[in-house]
Amino acid sequence: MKHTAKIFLLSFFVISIACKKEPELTYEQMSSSKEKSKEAFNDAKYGMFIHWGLYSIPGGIWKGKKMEELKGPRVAEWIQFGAQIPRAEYAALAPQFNPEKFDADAIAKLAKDAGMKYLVITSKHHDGFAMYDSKVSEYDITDASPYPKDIVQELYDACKKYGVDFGLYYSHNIDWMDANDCGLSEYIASGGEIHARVKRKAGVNTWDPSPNTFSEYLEDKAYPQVKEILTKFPDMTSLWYDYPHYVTPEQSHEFYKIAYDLQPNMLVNSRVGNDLGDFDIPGDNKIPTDHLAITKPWQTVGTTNNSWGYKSYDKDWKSVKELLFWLTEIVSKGGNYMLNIGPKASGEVPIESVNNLLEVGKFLAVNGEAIYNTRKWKVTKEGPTNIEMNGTHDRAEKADLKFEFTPQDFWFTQKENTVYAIALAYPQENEKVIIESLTQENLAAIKSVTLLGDDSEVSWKQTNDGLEIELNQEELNPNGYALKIEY
Ligand code: JFZ
Repeated sequence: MKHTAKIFLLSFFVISIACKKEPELTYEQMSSSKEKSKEAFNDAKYGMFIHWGLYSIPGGIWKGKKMEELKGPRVAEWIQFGAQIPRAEYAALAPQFNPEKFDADAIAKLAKDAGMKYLVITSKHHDGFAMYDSKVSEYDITDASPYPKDIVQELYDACKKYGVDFGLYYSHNIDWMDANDCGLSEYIASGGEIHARVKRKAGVNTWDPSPNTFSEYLEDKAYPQVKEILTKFPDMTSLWYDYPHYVTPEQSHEFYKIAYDLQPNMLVNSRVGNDLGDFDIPGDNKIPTDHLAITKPWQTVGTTNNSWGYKSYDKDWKSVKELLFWLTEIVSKGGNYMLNIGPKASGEVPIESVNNLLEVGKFLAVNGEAIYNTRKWKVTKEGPTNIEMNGTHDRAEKADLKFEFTPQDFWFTQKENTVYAIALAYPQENEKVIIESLTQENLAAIKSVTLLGDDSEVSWKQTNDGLEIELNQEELNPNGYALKIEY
């Protein structure tokens, strides 16, 4: 080939490469670029979830009927579905929404004092009502209600002030105001799997669907609103989509990619759908029994009673001990716990939630070192008390559930050359306790055993039966203690 021809070909090659658009990143490339955020997620361990919206006004009762007498799930934020409330009638709640007692500063401070490292609030739940000032839709707090402030903005700013990380929940599939049949027919037409939820039309607005198509909802509301929140609140650590009943793989990819394009370091939960997502949710109020099978970082979401949204007559509040059980059980398995509060329409947080959260915070102020920044150890738990948690209804129906633990119950975590043993009950005076998992075989060359919070050495000896300890220190927290075992 002539020299000029070579140069011609070469420059053609170079130019064509330069002009070519950057290849689209695959989902795997996007998600694997977030390793640092995933580590931070695994360090944080404990956060606050907030379900708040128009449904907080009826608080689980519609025209005298309670959730249990209506259709669908019994959680109070499902009332529009449960009572099949026409869109216009439900929207008439907006002019009544005037949460004069809402105090973003107090909520962010509550999260902080409770030992929670991050907060996630519903920017838009299944009812379709945006709790922030949306330019995409007028069905939002600032346009449709008398309350003048952008609630999400206020919380975003307050979280910054207290050093609490921020995230948003966004119902991408179900939207009873604007999503027609919530994508059911388009999902079926696209060849989607006909699973049980499809058969029973779970979550679908069948009583008064909006006149537009689901695709139009995606193009005109959901995608633009997700872009909007990601732009308005630029410093988010997680985006919590919910729930992918009728979302196609292409739509999941689009929702994931929108998030990546605007906030590449932010984590997206698995409910974006179709096996995408940077962290997993084993299920609501569910602690996995097979945690080793979960390959992604994971998070259990939990309620303080049995509802996410404020439910006026649900007084089944989880006790402090129960909440501590959830947290330690989850963290010992390597997970992350996001615990919900459901403020009233007035903006007040139910006092039972506040008090219990603060008590957990006091435990963490002493024992947090055994929780935050830890990882699971080869043994998660020992002792006679074993409780399984398989979902919101499952717990509510277990009438004989007791959260009483023995001095022989221990949960374990680890970091670097340290194993932590967490107990939710104290031994009697002069009672020796043996931690059976801490044998020479499991943990050789122990250097010291100290009590968290007062850092004094505990009297200990390692025998063939495990680590024998004798606590002579004063109780620093009524709900339990943690040992720091350095080796
Ligand atoms: C969803 C919502 O429908 C609910 O209102 C609330 O926001 C909750 C956090 O998430 O509910 C679900 C979704 C998935 C399961 C259970 C409840 N699940 O997989 O078991």
